[in-house]
Amino acid sequence: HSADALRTDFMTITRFVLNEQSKHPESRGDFTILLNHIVLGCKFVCSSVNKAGLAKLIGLAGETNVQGEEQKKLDVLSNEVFMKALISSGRTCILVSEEDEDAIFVEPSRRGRYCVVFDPLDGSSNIDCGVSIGTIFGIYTLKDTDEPTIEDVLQPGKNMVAAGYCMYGSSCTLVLSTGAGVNGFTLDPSLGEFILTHPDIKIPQKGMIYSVNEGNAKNWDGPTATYVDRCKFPEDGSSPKSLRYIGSMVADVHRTLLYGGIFLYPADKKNPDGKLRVLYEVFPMSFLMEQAGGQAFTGKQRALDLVPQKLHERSPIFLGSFDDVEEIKALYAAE
Ligand code: P6P
Repeated sequence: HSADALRTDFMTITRFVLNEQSKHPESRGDFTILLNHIVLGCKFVCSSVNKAGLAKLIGLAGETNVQGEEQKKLDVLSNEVFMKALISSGRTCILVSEEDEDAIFVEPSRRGRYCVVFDPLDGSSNIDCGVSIGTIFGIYTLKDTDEPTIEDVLQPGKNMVAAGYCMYGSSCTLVLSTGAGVNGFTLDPSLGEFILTHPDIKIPQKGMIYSVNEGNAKNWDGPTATYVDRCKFPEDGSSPKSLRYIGSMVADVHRTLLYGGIFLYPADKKNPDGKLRVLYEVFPMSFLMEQAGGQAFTGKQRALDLVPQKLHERSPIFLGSFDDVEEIKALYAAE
């Protein structure tokens, strides 16, 4: 009986968000409408990504399709899908995408009070080999929407009201925080609904996995090199950590969130700011980690305290289990 009860009483992301909204009587439902449009975008991209392999096989992707149109690259298509979904929500004012050099200012008649920063298809270079990829997003509210300027977007990550990612892999999993913990939802394709499958995710206090591109080791600074060395040759005789590195941020972060451990993309001599982008990679993932009981550090400060100066600026990032990140913080503090 209980299994049936569970199955028939499933919680969809729409109901979940409405429940959250009911906790804020003053809310006018704008946030719920915005999230529903983001969810719509994720469903569309999930469907396109899953067909990508097949499309390539039957000669659609990358070449001309049956109508003779140039098939769009998936990251370009995903960007257009999210742009359209966000603008048509009527709840956004400024949109920042990894795919667009400049911010998009929504025309006044369609303007709302939210700013969304997003990477529509992070890790898209991994599509052809079937590695999981994903959409990453963060949401800010804007103080004033009459004369929005780019400065309204250059806010520290701690000002975000929500952040999340959608991972397109063996299943389509959307992980979301609206500032009161982290919840994971899995798309049931037969219903076209995201069902709550990972309620109240908490990252283990300490993990046994480290996740970094060891190919950059030659160029790491002292604290990073020392930290990674200790992962492999612990001084206290404890077992070494396992290395797991997929090279797709959403997949590496999702594993870190569920299994614990640390994900790092450090600075190196060639890239003093590391590789990952602040607004739509570092901030959303750092927000989620803190909400799940972990932490996120740039090598200099708490990641969410960073105030970006440019839309697409990068930052080194160390995020994951609280105790693991604490160790790297101590090494940088002692530097
Ligand atoms: P590297 C993918 O291209 C990406 O932006 C992230 O998803 C991923 O974490 C990182 O770059 C991988 O970079 O230099 O290790 O290949």
